[in-house]
Amino acid sequence: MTTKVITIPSTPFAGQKPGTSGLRKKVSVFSQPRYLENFVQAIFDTLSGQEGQTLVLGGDGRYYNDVAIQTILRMAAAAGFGRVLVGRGGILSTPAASAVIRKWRAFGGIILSASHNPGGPDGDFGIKYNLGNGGPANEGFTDAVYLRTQSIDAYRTVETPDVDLGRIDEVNIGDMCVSIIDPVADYAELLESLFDFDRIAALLARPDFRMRFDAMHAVTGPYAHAILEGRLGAPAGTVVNGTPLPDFGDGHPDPNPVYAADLVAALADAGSGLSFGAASDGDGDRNMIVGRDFVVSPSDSLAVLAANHALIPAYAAGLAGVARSMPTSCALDRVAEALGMACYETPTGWKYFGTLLDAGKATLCGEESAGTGSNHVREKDGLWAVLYWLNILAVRGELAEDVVRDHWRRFGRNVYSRHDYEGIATAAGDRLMAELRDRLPRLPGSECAGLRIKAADDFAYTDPVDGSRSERQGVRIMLDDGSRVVFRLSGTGTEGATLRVYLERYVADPDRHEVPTQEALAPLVRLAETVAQIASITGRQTPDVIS
Ligand code: G16
Repeated sequence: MTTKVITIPSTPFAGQKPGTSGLRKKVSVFSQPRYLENFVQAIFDTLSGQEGQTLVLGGDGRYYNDVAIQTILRMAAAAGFGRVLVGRGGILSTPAASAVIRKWRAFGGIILSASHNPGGPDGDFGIKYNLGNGGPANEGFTDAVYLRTQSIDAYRTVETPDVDLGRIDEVNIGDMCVSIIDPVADYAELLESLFDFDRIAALLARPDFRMRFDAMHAVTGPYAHAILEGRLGAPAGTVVNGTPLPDFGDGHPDPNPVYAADLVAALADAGSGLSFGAASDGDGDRNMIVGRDFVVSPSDSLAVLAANHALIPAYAAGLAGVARSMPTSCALDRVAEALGMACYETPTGWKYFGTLLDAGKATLCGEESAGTGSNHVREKDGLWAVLYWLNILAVRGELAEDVVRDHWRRFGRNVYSRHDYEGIATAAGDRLMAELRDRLPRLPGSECAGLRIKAADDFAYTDPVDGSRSERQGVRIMLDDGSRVVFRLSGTGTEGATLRVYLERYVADPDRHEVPTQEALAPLVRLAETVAQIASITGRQTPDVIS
């Protein structure tokens, strides 16, 4: 059965340039007539060879997900795809979408999410394209899509009623088959193949071990229910806020100590009886690990996972190498050096890990922004990280805080924090970075806020696999003792600019490992303020979020 393709004239919208992870804008921007359609058509026009192929489609269930999915289904039929695998209810977490693309050898996938950004009619929406390896498209592709959006004059669709996505089914739109799949099954099966589920189940059954997983009313709820409480037998109630809501219950689904404060407080309360806490974000690719009165920094988490790989069935044979984004702390580098593994430093953005994973140069990757993952998919993976931690705790018979403290004793502690100045004026953010870049040549050898600067640069990266070059990826200021301050503007916000200041100091002496993080980093905060003139340029005296 064929359905007539109709061509609807359109005109370009300004600003459809994908950021760190796809195009993210306010719902009010995305819901303008032709806005989503233009961008999807630009993706389809940039592809070649999709006729008859399989596309994976799903999102984090946020507001506008349901409308966008139907629009994209019609456009996929018009673009000649042979099949679309869509998660029931339009749901697929980002790592699950990656797993489905890989398992079914799809041509690619479209993921609808603005990740950790708030949702709802006044919140954010987002869209990105993932390639057949399951990973986010590289900069070459996203630049081509952007270029196409600037000259687009029409989009193609078909006239057909909405597809009922409420149950597992197969229906046709013209010649294209829409397979509505269980959003959890393929992903859960993959995770079960990586970890020792029997040992984790035994840990979760212990009366002296109680866990809480906070799904933040976001996409991970169904996955966590099925895996933690279903396959692993954790008591009902282990997963809290487990029903995905289009506005995330009016919350901010970003698993950090500010937005997941309830979880942190519960673990700090000895009366709660909790021994381990974890949370994930809007689309399920970020994670937070919490011990008793102890939040594990994402950079430490990555280093601990790497150092304990021998305890995990999937990684016991060894890691090909590890990788971290530039602003992520160098704790990982210390593990890599001690274990004799290659360690790569990439720009911020999961897309940069793809070539390393595909080429077998890295097995584990991670970022300070609460993302860790491995070569099992090509996205960071929140629940994967939680299961990895549980597997470590099950084998070591220790709690998370003890594992981290032991790690510090062995490798030293990279004290680390990120200070975010959110929603500052775009012009102020641009000016601050421009003035910093101007100052760069004069910084090495100079003294600032009482600290001697050894080196300073604007991070640039040449991909060791495909040779592609990425410049202006963040200003780094390095001190003699290995301390660093890094400045960059976020590429995922939708309002004004967000300045991120990353602070890191290495403390080898075990007697000083318990020093409060912000206290240890105070001299670097003063350096950051002096060198970048944050208060006078942005008008902000303090950061909005400290993580
Ligand atoms: C995305 C990217 C990550 C990046 C993060 C923060 O995560 O996939 O690689 O670290 O954004 O980026 P920025 O500092 O530019 O805001 P997510 O979870 O938002 O998809």
